[in-house]
Amino acid sequence: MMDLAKKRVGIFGLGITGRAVLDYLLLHEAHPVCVDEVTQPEKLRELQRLMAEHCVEAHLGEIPQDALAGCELVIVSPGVTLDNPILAAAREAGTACISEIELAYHNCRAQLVGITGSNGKSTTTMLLAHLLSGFRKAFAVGNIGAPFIGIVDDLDENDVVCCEVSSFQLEASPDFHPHIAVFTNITPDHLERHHSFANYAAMKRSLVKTMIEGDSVVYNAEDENLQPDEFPRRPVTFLPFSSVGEVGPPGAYLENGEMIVDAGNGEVRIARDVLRLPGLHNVENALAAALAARLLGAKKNHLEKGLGSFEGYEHRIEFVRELDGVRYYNDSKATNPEATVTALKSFPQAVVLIAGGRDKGTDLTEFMSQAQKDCSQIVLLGEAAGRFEQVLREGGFDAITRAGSLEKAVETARKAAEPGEVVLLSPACASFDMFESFEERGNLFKELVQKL
Ligand code: UMA
Ligand code: ADP
Repeated sequence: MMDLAKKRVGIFGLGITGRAVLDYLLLHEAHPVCVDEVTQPEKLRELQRLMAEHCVEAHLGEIPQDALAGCELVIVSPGVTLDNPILAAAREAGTACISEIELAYHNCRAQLVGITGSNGKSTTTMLLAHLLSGFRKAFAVGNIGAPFIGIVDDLDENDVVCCEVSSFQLEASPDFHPHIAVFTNITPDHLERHHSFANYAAMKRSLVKTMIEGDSVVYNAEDENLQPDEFPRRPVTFLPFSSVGEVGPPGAYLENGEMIVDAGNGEVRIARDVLRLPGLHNVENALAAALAARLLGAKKNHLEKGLGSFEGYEHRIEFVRELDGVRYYNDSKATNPEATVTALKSFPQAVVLIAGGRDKGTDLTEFMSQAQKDCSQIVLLGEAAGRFEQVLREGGFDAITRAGSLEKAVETARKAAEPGEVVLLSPACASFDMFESFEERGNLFKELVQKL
């Protein structure tokens, strides 16, 4: 446990993470120093109000270089890079700068599962907590949007924390130690932050760096970047999962319509059909979650009941409505091309795709060939529209329309879609060029579709 009482502790970033940290620090009688480089006037006013409400020292907007001087510790929000000059000044002065999940870890009494990967993290995290909730107290937290620090005081030794961990959070988490680590897959994402795919993949795999004997790593056997030799060397048990062919034991795989799960404590077989979630990717998420749940004591009936009652999660290939024989789906959380490719593969029907947003500069080859197979029309919007259009046209796909807003995109998609087709918002890009978050983008899409 970290005793923070009376200590001067910096908070860098006052979004979801920073605000949860602020509540925690105030409860633990620390002296917070809040920093946020907010630029929008409206957001600045909101933060000024928040800071005044809490009567805490705050630096907002233009930040003096020494704003964090005298802090014993700084909690860095995931969106802030460690080379930020103000943070760099604090680090040079010897101040430890750590993530919010690191702070929570140091104060956590419960068993901890860390779930990471490029796609499927949130679904796997929610599903695991759901599977465990049949027989243990389990919490889904982390990058999913619910900061770990917000629940840490309520935990005891018998509880399980299922924490979705991002590569951004791992950059400032030197001691974070999960008892079980789950890796869904690694494909290029966030290259603008990590500079190369190799750095990004290594950052993800660093989740195991503190693990010890008795700990377990659940990984996707089909992913070349997740083979045991690629990980930092630790004395842990590796448990593969595969939707393609037999692995293990221990391991979990799909064979003849059955999910076969063996975590080293007996084989359990569950029909694939119990899963309500669409697509083979969700079988992978289910295999990963089931292995981790077995390690934590789940019996066959817990898995069967849990897998059969999990309805999925908002903004992930979420069915919105059917209109004139066209089914509309919201996949706003698909913020990289691989996620969109996966979503396209989940539909046997032709798809009118709405894509684009803030470009992450990722390779579009697979996206282009999948789109050619599955899309009758693509409506492009946002900053990425130009590059996407160029790649698609170079690949010979010409059924493209540009839209200046999501409203226009939905209107265009409606006109283009034939009965029996699907309209899918699956942007393959971040939302920040036009929206505050992928949730705001998805919610607006659903609202627009409901109004059609
Ligand atoms: N800020 C600065 N300077 C900077 C960057 C940001 O002052 O250089 C300030 C902004 O003005 C803003 C605040 O910091 O007020 C925002 O902090 P943040 O960007 O860290 O965002 P949070 O609201 O704290 O949300 C973060 C995660 N955001 C990012 O990683 C960018 C959320 O993941 C996460 O759900 C939340 O913590 C709770 O853990 C979002 C995400 O896109 C959904 N994650 C990426 C992904 O999933 O691929 C990693
Ligand atoms: P994350 O938290 O890693 O972004 P989510 O579970 O929120 O992942 O899913 C986001 C999108 O990624 C989904 O809507 C789907 O299109 C795609 N996806 C989900 N699971 C997988 C998987 N196992 N492999 C590939 N793509 C996936």
